[in-house]
Amino acid sequence: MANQFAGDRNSVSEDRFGVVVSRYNHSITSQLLNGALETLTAAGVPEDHVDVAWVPGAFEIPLAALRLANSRKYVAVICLGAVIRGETSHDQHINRAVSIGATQAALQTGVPVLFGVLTCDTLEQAIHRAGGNVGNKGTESAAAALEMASLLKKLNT
Ligand code: INI
Repeated sequence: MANQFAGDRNSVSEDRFGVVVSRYNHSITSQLLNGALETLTAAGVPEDHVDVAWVPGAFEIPLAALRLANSRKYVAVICLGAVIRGETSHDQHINRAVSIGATQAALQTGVPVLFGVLTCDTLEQAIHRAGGNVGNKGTESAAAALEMASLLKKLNT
């Protein structure tokens, strides 16, 4: 039988997590942050083991995420933001830059960088995904961060 590896939620009390969150659409991103922090705390991560870096908008997330990942202090970096479509293609440029930038930060450093950025057509869609009836992207990203951190530890040993 093949060896199988998967992340679990054990032994996180020594781990530190970085969070990058954008102020743009703050009413949404603050809910994403609450979801992420609650999920980490519920998993046993001490509150003072989570560092939160605020950036102006989603476009600024990748640089801060790369800086945190490069510091080697964190087992994962969670990126949170909310991009909502406007009248122009501005949102598409932001979405592409953030998704590529977050991926690059992860692959350059070997540290999981989670994509908890909502990319919505309307504010209503964002509300539904920030603790409303379609879940909370911050919660989901924090759960993925816990799982990836655990998996990478197993793959290292
Ligand atoms: N930033 C967001 O996080 N969400 C948005 O919906 C958004 N829109 O629509 O413009 C947004 N713009 C700001 C952008 O992220 C940068 O902060 C800005 O362009 C300066 O670099």
